[in-house]
Amino acid sequence: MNNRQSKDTLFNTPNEHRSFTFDEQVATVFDDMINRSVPGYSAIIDMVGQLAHRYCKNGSIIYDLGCSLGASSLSITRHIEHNDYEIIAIDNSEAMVSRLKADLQNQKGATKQIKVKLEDIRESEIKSASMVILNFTLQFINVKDRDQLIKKISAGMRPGGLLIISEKVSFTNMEMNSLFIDLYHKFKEKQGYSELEISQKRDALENVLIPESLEKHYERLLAADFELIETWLKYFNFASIIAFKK
Ligand code: GEK
Repeated sequence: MNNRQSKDTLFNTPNEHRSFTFDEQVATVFDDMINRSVPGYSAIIDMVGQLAHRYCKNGSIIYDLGCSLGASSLSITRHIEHNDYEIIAIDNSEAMVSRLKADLQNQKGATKQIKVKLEDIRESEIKSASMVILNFTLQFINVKDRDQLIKKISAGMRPGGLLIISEKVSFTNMEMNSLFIDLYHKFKEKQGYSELEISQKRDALENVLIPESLEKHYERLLAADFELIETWLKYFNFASIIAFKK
């Protein structure tokens, strides 16, 4: 956690009936929130860097879509050994983008490779991408816009380019769905969240974070010209998928 970040206590008082948004309050506790709320998050961030090291040769352009405070982008800068690449990190939350810009200004060296943009990724231009990261971002995009977004990303990628999508996922079997949701809530309790915090956060995310099944994600990727689609990590109802542009 950097020194401007605080512990996530946003949902610990009763009757907080608000819909979840990526505002200043959330940006202030975001590192703690995502690390304690997403099983496997730190492994995914590390793997994004490892995959960039493996696949991003000289001249690579990398997009980090829904970058928040730049964890994926910063992992890439720690792993790639050359300097001949550019990361375009995009988010439409002003609070996230201004924090990330300030953090990068306070750091030197490899972070000059990261260009930060305040933009809705549905409007962003994707061009000659060797790697695109959607780390827990697609789940916040209106379901009706998801096919078009993935098609646009695909059209902006170089052949053989790598897409990483991490998401909260749902299951078509109701019993499996409840089992994994239950296991996930136990995981959050172990991370120090109270029952009240867990249930108020769940209510706030209702209709904001819309999970889909892994099958739906595969179907969408196949329809958008991706191949070699694999779920490299699955932890309860969270998954991370890699896919290569044909
Ligand atoms: C990480 N990837 O740490 N355009 C741009 N950004 C958007 C949009 C949109 N239409 N919709 C949502 N976002 C990060 C974590 S968080 C995941 C990503 C989470 C942004 C939103 O502002 C937020 O910063 C991010 O997507 C999702 O690896 O909080 O669970």
